[in-house]
Amino acid sequence: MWVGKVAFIVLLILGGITGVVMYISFHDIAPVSGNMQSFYRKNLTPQDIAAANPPPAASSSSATTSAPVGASVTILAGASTQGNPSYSPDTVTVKKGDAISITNKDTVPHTMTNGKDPSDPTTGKLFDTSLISPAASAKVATAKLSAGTYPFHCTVHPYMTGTLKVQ
Ligand SMILES: [Cu+2]
Repeated sequence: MWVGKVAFIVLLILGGITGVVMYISFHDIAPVSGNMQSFYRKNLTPQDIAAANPPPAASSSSATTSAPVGASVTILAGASTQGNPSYSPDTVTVKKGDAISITNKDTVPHTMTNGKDPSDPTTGKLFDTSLISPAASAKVATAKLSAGTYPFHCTVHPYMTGTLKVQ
């Protein structure tokens, strides 16, 4: 039956055309890990970059404090893995007015940010180092803190927690 053979060949050709059309149309827009030439790619404007990197709040301009360092905290290597020890010591006691020096000995950036976790409404309002790069240090000023106990955490890894006691 020749009609069946012709129909079969026509279907094969149609299938081939469909494949070619799909390939030409869509192979550029499938997301591929590492491929930056995506159809959806948009270059960031300076405004986008600024919006994604808000400046630290005025109350936490702690990096510039010139107060004497009253306590030092180390962020331990491996701190980014949940369950590992993170801040050392994880309870920091400091005299009001003295600065706390924080050194990141891990291989990824961390912060020391007031608040129990990122959902705490006061998070980052009392102190926030913002990101501390590996091997870098930051300072937290305590001059504006009243005596008391302040939980802190890392905004990148909220399971990294500690407690600051201001006397
Ligand atoms: Cu962290």
